[in-house]
Amino acid sequence: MKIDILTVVPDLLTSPFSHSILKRAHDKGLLTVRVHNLRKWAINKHMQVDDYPFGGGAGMVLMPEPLANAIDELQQEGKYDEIIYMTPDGERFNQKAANQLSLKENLLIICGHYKGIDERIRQRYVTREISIGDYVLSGGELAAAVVVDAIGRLIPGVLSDETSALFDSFQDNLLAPPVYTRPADFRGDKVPDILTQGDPKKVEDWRHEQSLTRTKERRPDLLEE
Ligand code: 6GU
Repeated sequence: MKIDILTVVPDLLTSPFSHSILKRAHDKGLLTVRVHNLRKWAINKHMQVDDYPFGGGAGMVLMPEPLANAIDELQQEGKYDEIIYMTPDGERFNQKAANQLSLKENLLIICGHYKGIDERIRQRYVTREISIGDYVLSGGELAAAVVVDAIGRLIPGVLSDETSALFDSFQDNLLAPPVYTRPADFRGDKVPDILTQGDPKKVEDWRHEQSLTRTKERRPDLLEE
């Protein structure tokens, strides 16, 4: 999969994809993330990419020309399956959306900043608008990092059998069960016996039961879906 990201703050996106699972995805040739500075497509020598909103009001709006020129140029290399705009008024991101997007080949993610991007770019280019939750971030960059992480680890071949996404919280609308590691007795707190007795069927049943209990307690809304 190839993911291009357009942003005015590329520095915010230098580190998140260079570690752990996403690094492995990159090293295996399964995921390429390219971060593009929108200022490369600025309209003048002042590197301008934003301007005041028509009609007045606080904040700046990313201008249509730099975005359109950037998208047009990037699209010459090949069409995108989705052009995603990160925005708090988009559809709320969840595991289902991550699953869908992990099956795509080419994605472009546009990060807004300030007051957002000119509406005409949304109309003309954007195919999907995503929010990561009901709170406001100062830009779309951290949200884009969240989305790329959630998608990247689902690309076939990225996770090994042991780390398989099949066992994730949310994959079947259930939260994950508790986990333990050595020592079996930590300052008097013991690991549940089932986990140390070596009966895989019992372990599986216990984990499912724990998942159900946790989901009922913490996220009953997931069970209604
Ligand atoms: Cl995608 N962008 C911004 N600026 N804030 C957000 C968000 C996105 N998702 C939740 N809050």
